[in-house]
Amino acid sequence: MANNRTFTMIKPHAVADNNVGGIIKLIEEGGFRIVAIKKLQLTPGQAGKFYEVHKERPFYGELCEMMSEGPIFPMILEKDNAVADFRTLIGSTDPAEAAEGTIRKVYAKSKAENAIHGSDSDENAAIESSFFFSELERF
Ligand code: 3AN
Repeated sequence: MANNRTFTMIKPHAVADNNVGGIIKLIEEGGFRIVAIKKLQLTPGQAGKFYEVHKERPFYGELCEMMSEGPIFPMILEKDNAVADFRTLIGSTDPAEAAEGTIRKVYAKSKAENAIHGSDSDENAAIESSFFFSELERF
């Protein structure tokens, strides 16, 4: 994937709290175009596969449970310098450290329930996009 795309998903607690529209508004106002979007619910096993890199971390079980407790909205987003600019737009993992105006400052509840995911590299953006979207959906 070129460096103008990133992958994101709105997490279950933010969907349950009716914050999908508010989050998408900030994403679009941040200059990102939605390339692909869907709504689905992961099984704990599927969440575990997505977060496999974190399987040795103490919060892995909690993370897989939280990510499968309700529907999510995975998306592919497009913008110049997408990965880095999106990480700036979402803010720090810990909402207590997230900057004013960031998505997590407004919508995150805790380090675990932090509203939204953002890929941390172009390579992971491509892997994560392929996990959720077929080749046809990624055009
Ligand atoms: P980010 O989502 O900011 O890239 P990562 O990759 O370190 O942060 O963590 C992946 C996910 O794991 C986070 N989005 C969050 O839901 C969860 N997480 C990270 N740190 C903690 C923690 N200390 N306690 C509970 N959950 C955490």
